[in-house]
Amino acid sequence: MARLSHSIAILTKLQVSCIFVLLTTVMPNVEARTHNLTWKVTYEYKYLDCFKKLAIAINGQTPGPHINATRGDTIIVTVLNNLLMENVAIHWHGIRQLGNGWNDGTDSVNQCAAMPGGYFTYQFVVDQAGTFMYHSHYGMQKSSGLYGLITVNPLLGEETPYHYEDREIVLSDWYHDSAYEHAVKLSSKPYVWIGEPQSLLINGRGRYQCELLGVSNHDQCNGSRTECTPDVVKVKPKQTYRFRIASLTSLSALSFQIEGHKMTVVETDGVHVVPFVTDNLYIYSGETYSVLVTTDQNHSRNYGISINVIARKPETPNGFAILNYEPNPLDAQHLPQPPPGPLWNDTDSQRNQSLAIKGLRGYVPAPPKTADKVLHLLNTQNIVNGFKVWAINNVSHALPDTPYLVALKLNITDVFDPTPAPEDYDHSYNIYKIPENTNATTSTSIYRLPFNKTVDIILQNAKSMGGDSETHPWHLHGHNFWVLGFGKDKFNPSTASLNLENPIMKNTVPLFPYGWTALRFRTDNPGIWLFHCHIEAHFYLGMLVLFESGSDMVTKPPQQNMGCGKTKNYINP
Ligand SMILES: *[C@@H]1O[C@H](CO)[C@@H](O)[C@H](O)[C@H]1NC(C)=O
Ligand SMILES: *[C@@H]1O[C@H](CO)[C@@H](O)[C@H](O)[C@H]1NC(C)=O
Ligand SMILES: *[C@@H]1O[C@H](CO)[C@@H](O)[C@H](O)[C@H]1NC(C)=O
Ligand SMILES: *[C@@H]1O[C@H](CO)[C@@H](O)[C@H](O)[C@H]1NC(C)=O
Ligand SMILES: *[C@@H]1O[C@H](CO)[C@@H](O)[C@H](O)[C@H]1NC(C)=O
Ligand SMILES: *[C@@H]1O[C@H](CO)[C@@H](O)[C@H](O)[C@H]1NC(C)=O
Ligand SMILES: *[C@@H]1O[C@H](CO)[C@@H](O)[C@H](O)[C@H]1NC(C)=O
Ligand SMILES: *[C@@H]1O[C@H](CO)[C@@H](O)[C@H](O)[C@H]1NC(C)=O
Ligand SMILES: *[C@@H]1O[C@H](CO)[C@@H](O)[C@H](O)[C@H]1NC(C)=O
Ligand SMILES: *[C@@H]1O[C@H](CO)[C@@H](O)[C@H](O)[C@H]1NC(C)=O
Ligand SMILES: [Cu+2]
Repeated sequence: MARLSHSIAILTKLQVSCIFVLLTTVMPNVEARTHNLTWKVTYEYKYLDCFKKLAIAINGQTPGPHINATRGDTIIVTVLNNLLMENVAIHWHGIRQLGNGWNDGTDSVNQCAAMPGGYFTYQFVVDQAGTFMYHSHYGMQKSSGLYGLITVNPLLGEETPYHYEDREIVLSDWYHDSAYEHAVKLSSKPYVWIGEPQSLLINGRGRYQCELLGVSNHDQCNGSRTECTPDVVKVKPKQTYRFRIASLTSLSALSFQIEGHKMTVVETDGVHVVPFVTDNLYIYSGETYSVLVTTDQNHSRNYGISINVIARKPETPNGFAILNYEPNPLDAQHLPQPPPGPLWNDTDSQRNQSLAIKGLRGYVPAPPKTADKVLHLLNTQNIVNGFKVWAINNVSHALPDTPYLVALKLNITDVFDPTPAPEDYDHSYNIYKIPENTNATTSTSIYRLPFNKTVDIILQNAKSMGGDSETHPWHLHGHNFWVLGFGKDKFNPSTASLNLENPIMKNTVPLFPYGWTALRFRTDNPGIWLFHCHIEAHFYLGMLVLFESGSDMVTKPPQQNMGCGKTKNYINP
């Protein structure tokens, strides 16, 4: 029965190519399990919000299956692409993939996506307990419903501050037009914005008012279908539950609340938080949280759970689910009241909650006191050759047809621009002005960072061409970073308040309007890793950068990661 709880401490110190050897040879008694999964990916008609739409399903399900594993387990997923006309790659969001970058699941970065009729077998160890997610990382495919939740439980007997029964909550938004239409609109001249989603979903269930379309086509929109009734979260009175919540929205930032119940935030992105109590949880695309909920209210009734759009002027109705105190019946005539949620534009309240999230001492390592390198990244919207794009220090990043990591390992030239991406911008830039910097360009350039060093990233927000400043959830692959601070206006190193005592570690963090966010991380994972805005449309329009570090230590490309672009000539017959 002895599962070794210190295995990860050992793992992180080693070259990760040894992970599998280590688990099997050094610790023969570890009862780490292998989860060997086969996922068939298909398009299917779904009525997630009563409106009939082609969604991407895994083994028939949208959202896809919940992966429920234990720390140290190995996950093997063979993804069969049955989409007929479209590639697939799946990213394991929040799983650091130490030394295992070939399995990060990012098209154009670490792999060639699996082609129709083909397959890709991902293999990785879940080395951190917590709440994570997976989703497509091919084009704008995530917004078609290819996503799900990953729970990594602590080892049996492992010291951990909380042991409660779980409830899983997957949050997403839902458009009635396709990802193809979005891509075409966004890359048009003149630019066409995709608009706000039609519905918000809780565990894949929403409710669109079919009446808005007229009643002519019951098949296209059918309010009587059971698929689009609210999700029911069953609980027993006088218990405490751990709600594991993940946001997989393509656009919307959300506030989550439960009628009549307070929540205690205890985890985010797999890291323990100094617990704090709140009425509502702000959650940005790409983030996960665990909140503790005690069912201490009047047990003779049920309660409403709701999500509402924040940070953008809402045009999408709130999402709704039911907290069912068993054994109360579910009476469709007397559904509980969904809480309305906070004002969408209360940025102070949103920033305050982000500032309240601190790392729990004893579980979250303290950050290095100083950084070896600082990158200042200015977020602006620009016009390049007549196309509206997002740019970082005047560079809008485009992804090449040949994956970066394969190009780096095989010395294939002419795949990406070797000019280093800009590490800073002109600090006299007025962030309150509509951007007009005509010098913005599109490039495939990357940041080359020294290995095993400490790097700070200062994200700086500014006004967009639309005249406002948007909230951007930035997600880093392959690492957790310390969140040193959030501030208003321009970052000023001499006055900025940074938390070096007990910052949280995360993989996704918001950048607030007209503000800055300061992050610190160690370049301890060899390879090349995306750092990008998790809003699907922003990513598509170039709001991404790439961090290369120690890629010389990466093993040679597996054959299954190749097959596209210039890798063709290197495939063994
Ligand atoms: C996983 O399952 C597949 C299909 O059932 C099988 O071919 C493969 O050998 C299994 N792999 C492992 C490591 O068990
Ligand atoms: C996930 O696994 C844990 C530990 O094995 C178990 O206690 C829990 O009930 C499982 N959760 C679900 C939703 O299956
Ligand atoms: C609408 O859905 C209900 C419930 O599934 C079904 O009985 C009915 O036939 C559907 N109507 C149409 C026009 O498809
Ligand atoms: C509890 O809820 C039931 C059903 O709504 C109601 O009849 C009862 O008065 C409530 N009890 C208290 C103490 O509020
Ligand atoms: C927030 O938005 C509402 C309209 O949705 C507006 O009336 C209000 O003035 C705004 N508040 C702030 C602080 O911008
Ligand atoms: C945010 O926090 C500051 C400082 O603690 C406080 O003065 C302010 O009232 C808070 N604002 C909101 C909207 O919570
Ligand atoms: C790539 O170039 C490096 C440095 O020039 C060299 O050490 C390495 O052997 C080359 N690799 C291949 C696969 O050609
Ligand atoms: C971006 O362009 C603006 C205006 O053309 C200029 O002020 C700024 O220095 C440029 N930034 C970079 C990083 O080149
Ligand atoms: C734009 O780039 C050109 C050529 O590099 C340079 O001469 C010019 O000063 C730049 N303009 C601004 C506003 O940065
Ligand atoms: C990485 O840096 C740390 C701290 O500077 C050092 O202790 C460690 O030996 C380094 N590891 C490698 C693999 O270079
Ligand atoms: Cu963004």
